[in-house]
Amino acid sequence: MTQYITPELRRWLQEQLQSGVKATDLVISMTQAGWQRKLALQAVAELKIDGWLGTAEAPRPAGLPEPDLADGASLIDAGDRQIQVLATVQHPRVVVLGNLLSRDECEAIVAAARPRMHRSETVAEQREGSEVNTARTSSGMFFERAENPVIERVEARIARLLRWPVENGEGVQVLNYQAGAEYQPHYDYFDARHASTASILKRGGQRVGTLVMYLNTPRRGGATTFPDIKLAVQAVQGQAVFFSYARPEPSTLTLHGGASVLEGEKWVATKWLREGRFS
Ligand code: PD2
Ligand code: ZN
Repeated sequence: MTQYITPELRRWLQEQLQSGVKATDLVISMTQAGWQRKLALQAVAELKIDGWLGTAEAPRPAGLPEPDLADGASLIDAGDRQIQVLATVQHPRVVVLGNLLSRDECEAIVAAARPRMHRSETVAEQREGSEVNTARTSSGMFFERAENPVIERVEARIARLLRWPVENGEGVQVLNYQAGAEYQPHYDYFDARHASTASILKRGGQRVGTLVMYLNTPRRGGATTFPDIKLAVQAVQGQAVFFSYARPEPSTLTLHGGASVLEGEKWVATKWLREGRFS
């Protein structure tokens, strides 16, 4: 009998891997259920490459996105690029990264986003939807996941770097801050007290990590700040700051903001990572 991997089986395998089942155990279950061992190995290996882009067995602290910083690595192989580890903080979990994006990639993302920029909004507190807020004076837009080849390549790199499935990522958001614009300190997780949160959580659960990628270098100002730990990460083209949060709570110390741009302008691309598959 010819065996082949149906979309349903693929989805089931993906869910098993994402919920922490080891790839080797999945292969054993599949062979016990009558699958040819070679095919089972191939199916699981393909999914690991497509989805995790890392090893499902690699420990991820508390099930969060996290670069592999074992042995004090200074460079992380993200498949098509070696990413520099510039600084780390344990609590809150913050990792500053270099060489994440090439100059060409930054410029291509800005060029594709520029004609689609609108005044940024924040999640409304009292009703469903979003609203303009004086705490956020940037303009922004969202790409679809894999909307163009550059975005798709960068998303695959991020998945491998942070060992988190592409499917759990929201579409990349691009923000532009003109001189004087800022994003006042906030949390990126969804607040259970807000009216829209229940419906937002249906599309992939809570956010558990944020990657802010700098697409240009403002002349002065515009750092990403973490007031709880008095950290400021300067915006430098191609670099990024990653932080994760295990719970939607201030105790994660992930309060952060975009400081006012003092001279020049600032462009960033933000990738938010959900606990489940984002749809
Ligand atoms: O642009 C930033 O530095 C920044 C700061 C805080 C971006 C975000 N938050 C965000 O996109 O959530
Ligand atoms: Zn934020």
